[in-house]
Amino acid sequence: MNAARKLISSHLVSGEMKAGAEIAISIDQTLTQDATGTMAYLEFEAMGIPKVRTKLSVSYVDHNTLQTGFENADDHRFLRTMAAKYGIYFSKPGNGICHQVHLERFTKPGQTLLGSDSHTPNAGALGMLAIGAGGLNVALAMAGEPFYMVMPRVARVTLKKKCRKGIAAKDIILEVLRLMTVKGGVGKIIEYAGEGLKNLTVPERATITNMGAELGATSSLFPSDEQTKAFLKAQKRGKDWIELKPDPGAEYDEEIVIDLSRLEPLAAAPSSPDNVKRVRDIEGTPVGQVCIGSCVNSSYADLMLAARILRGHKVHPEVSLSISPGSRQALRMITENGALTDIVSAGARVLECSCGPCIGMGQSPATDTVSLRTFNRNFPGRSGTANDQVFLCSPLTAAVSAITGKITDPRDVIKGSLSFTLPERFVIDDSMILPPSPRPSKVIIERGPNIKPFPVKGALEEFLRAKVVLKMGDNITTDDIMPAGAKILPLRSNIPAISEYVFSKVDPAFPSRAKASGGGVLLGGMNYGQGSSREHAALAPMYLGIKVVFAKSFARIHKDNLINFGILPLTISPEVYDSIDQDAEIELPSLAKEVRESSEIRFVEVKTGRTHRSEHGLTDRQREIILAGGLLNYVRSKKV
Ligand code: MIC
Ligand code: SF4
Repeated sequence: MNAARKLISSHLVSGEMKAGAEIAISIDQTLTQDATGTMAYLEFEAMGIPKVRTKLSVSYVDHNTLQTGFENADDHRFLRTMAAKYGIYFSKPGNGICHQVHLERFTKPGQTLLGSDSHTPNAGALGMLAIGAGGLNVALAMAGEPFYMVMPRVARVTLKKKCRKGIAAKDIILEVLRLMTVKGGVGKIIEYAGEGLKNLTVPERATITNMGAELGATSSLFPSDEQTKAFLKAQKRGKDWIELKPDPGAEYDEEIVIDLSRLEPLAAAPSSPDNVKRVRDIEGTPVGQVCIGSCVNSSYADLMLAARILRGHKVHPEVSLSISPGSRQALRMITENGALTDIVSAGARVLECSCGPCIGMGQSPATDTVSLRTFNRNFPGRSGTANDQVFLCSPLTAAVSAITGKITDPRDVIKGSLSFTLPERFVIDDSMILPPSPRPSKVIIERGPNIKPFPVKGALEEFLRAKVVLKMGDNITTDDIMPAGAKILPLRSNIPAISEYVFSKVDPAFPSRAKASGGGVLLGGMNYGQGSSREHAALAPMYLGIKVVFAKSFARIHKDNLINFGILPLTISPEVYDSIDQDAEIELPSLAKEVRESSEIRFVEVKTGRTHRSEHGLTDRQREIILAGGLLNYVRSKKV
C-alpha cells in the first residue's frame, strides 16, 4: 500500500477503497478559521451536542483581524466563548495563521484532520491525512460523524536529486502546477516520494502540500520520516512521531518525476496559479509591491531566507515590501535572533501574524502595478484591486526583487550559501492558545448583532421553471462567486447582508437580477468553484434563490458545499453548454422524481422547446441530502 491508502484504511468507516467510490473516514482532529468558523459553529450548535467528539478541535482567528467596525471583534468573541463551552482550543487573533500554527503545535503523523479551509492539506507535510471541506462538514466531524468523500486516486510525485542554489520549495510546487494545472489534482491525493525528500525540511514540505490545494487535489502527503521526527522534537513534540511510509513496491495510479537539480526559479503570472513562467523569462518587469507571507510561505525558515537576503540592503524606493509572519512563534524567533532587525532596517512594513494581504485584508496594490507575492492564489481581483497583476513566487525571488525593484532571478544576486539548519528547539509559548473551559455550563455564548442565523432551504422542488441568471466561463473561483476582502469578509456571519455581494466582481447587478427573477440557475464551464472552501459561495446564492448549477465539471469542495445547502450540481456536455444562453428560461419537469430514480436529469429550453440532458452523479447519500434540501435537513431527519 502507498502511504495515502494506509492512512485511509486505518480510518475507514464505510465504503470500498476503489477510486471513485464513496467512502467515509473517521476524523481525529478539526480546525476552523474565523471567516468560515462562525457559520461552522452556528451549524454545530444547531446539532445540540454538548462537547466536540474529536481527539482535538482548534478554532483559529487569522482572517478577519482588521477591525474597522464591531463585526470582526464580535465574531472573535463569539468564537472564543463557543470554543470554551464546547471543548475546543482557541487560538487568539495575532497568534498566527491556522495552517502554520497547526503544523507547529498540533499536527500528528498517522492521524486525520478536517479543516474548514482549503489549505488544510498543509498538515500533510507531517504525514497527516489533512483535507479541506465546507464548515458544515467540519461541524459534523466535530459532532463525531465520519467524513464522506469520493475515494481518491493516488498520484506519486517522485523528487529526484537536490535543488541548486536559489531554488526553493515554492519552485517545486509551481513546477507541479505547471505540469498538472489547476484541474489536474481533482479527485487525487498527491503523495511525494524519492531521494529528494531527505533534504526537504517540514516547513519546505508544507509549502508543497499547502499549494496542492491549487491543483484541486483532495490532499497532499509526505511520509513521516527522520525530517518529521526532527521537526517534532524541535517543537517539543517528539512523542507525537510515528513512522509512515509506503510499502516497498507500493502501487500508484499515476506518476510524475521531477529532477530537482534541473529546476529553475519559477513564478505564477496573473491571474492563475498554473500560469507558470520561468523567472528568467519575465525578469526585468518593474515591481510596485512585494508581499512575503501567507500560509504557504511564512514559516520561520521562509522569514529567515528573506532576512538573509535583505540584510545590509534597502528596499527599492518604488517598492512597498510587507512581511506577515505565519505565527507568533516564527515572529518571536526572528525577533530574538536579530533577523527582524535586518528586515526592518531594509525598510519592510511588518504586519501582524495573519492572512492579511492574501485575502485582501489590506495592502491592495496600486492601479496597473505588479505585485509580487509569496502567496498561493492570484485569482483576478483577490488582492482587492480590480485588474490586479499578481505574480506568485518563492521568498527568495520576492526578497531579491524587493531590493532591485524588478522581477529578478535570485541566482544572479545570492552570493554564497543561504542555507541554515532548522533550530534544535523552537521557542514554545502556547499562551495565546486558550484551552476549553473546565466549567462549560458556566460559559455564556456572546453573540453580537452581526451574527444572524443561517438560512435553511426546503425540500427539492418536484417541478422547476427558472432563468439562467448568469453564464460563465471555465475555472470560476469561489472568490468570483463570493468575493472576500476587507469590506465583505466582516459579513461572513450575516448571510442576508453578504448575499448582496454575490458575483459582485463579475456582475454587480447579479443579486438584484436573481431576486427579481425569483432565483434561478447558474451555468458554468470546467472546474466550477475552484479555490476556497467558503460555504458562503453556496449559502449566499441559495439565499438568493439559486436552485441548480449546470457546469462542464466541478471542483470538489464547492460541489460538496452546493449539495450541503441543497443546490443541485448538474454536469452538462460542452455542446449543451454552448447551446444555452444567459437569460434563457428552462424547465426541469420532473426534477425530484428524476433525482430519486435516475442519474440523468432532463431539462427543456422553453423558447426552442429543445430537451437537453444533464447528469447529477450523486451517491445515494447525496441524493437524499439534495432531496431533503440540504445536509442539515438530512441530518435532522436521521436524528444524528
Ligand atoms: C482562501 O485562501 O481563499 C481562504 C480565505 O483561506 C478560504 C477560506 C475562506 O474563504 O474563508 C479557503 O482557502 O478555504
Ligand atoms: Fe489565509 Fe491566504 Fe492561507 Fe487562505 S491562503 S488561509 S487567506 S493565508
